[in-house]
Amino acid sequence: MSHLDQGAIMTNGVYCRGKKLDSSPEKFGELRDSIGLLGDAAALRARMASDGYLLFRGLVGREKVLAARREILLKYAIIGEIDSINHDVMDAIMQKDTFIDEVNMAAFTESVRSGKAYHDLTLDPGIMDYYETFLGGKARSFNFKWPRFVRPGEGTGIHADNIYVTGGTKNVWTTWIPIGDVAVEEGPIVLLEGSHRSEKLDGYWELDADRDKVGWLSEDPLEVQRNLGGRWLTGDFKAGDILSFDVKLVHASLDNRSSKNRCRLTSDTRYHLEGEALDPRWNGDNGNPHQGKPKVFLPGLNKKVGNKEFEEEWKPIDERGRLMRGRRTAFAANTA
Ligand SMILES: O=C(O)CCC(=O)C(=O)O
Ligand SMILES: [Fe+2]
Repeated sequence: MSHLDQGAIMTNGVYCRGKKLDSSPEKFGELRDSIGLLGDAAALRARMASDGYLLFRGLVGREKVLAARREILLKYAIIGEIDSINHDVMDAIMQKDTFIDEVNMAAFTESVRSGKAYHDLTLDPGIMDYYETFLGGKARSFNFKWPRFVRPGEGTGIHADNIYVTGGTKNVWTTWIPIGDVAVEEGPIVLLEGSHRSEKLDGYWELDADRDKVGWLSEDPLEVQRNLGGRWLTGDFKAGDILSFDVKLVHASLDNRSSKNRCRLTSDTRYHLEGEALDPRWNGDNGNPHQGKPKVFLPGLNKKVGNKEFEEEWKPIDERGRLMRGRRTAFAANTA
């Protein structure tokens, strides 16, 4: 069964970093479902080795996902990012007159990350059982998690995760979780087929984003595709779907072009065997993983591209936890 609305893709196009992807069948396609392989370690490992990802449609109960969605979206409504007065909070409709600049974002982002329903979703027995079979032992998730709220007009740059998350064990795997239904027009994740095996990326995979101050791999999804080959793969995702992938696999997101002004809510989390070396940035005390001035994980909201020094995704906050973007200084405020 196809989950991609080919008609809508033909009519509206699919975009990444503002560039229109080639949506012909040789260049663009749908992620395949591996739900039938669950429980079979050899089959899971073989397919992960060949495809670089495993998608499990409907692995987690829909109600559990929607509980996490509600928990998080109510918080985004409190800070004015979505309109819960004229719309159902679950629709995540962006509100232009946000009050995000007035609130303590260190506390806000910690509150989203540590919410019980979100926590329960990321440690769902279906996800943990899959990792225990796949890895062959007891699995754990990083303490830090990346719930991701992406407004219309926004998206994620092209990268592979290993340059960010392999400060401990290298045997670490990313899981992307739609927290609600995410249609193609809302800008879900997009993976470059076969890129986890590309010899051309050996130099990139050696890097560490903190140590080597690396930005996105490229701003041009067509150029990356020309260089590395493969189709860009995505899907229309439903609450309950789980996508596990190799940290060497190149991915990004499509741009959120929601015709309803809907924000996209998803999560990135990382899993590995218990007892293996921990990446200190993401485990234990991880209030400010990239060191230096205090920052919060908050993608979007500005026009900066490139993500050198993480500026696209990590935003500086002031001594009261408020975002520093465009904030008037006390002097300017006094004289205005
Ligand atoms: O959801 C996105 O926009 C990006 C996700 C991602 O980079 C990840 O899950 O590692
Ligand atoms: Fe990623």
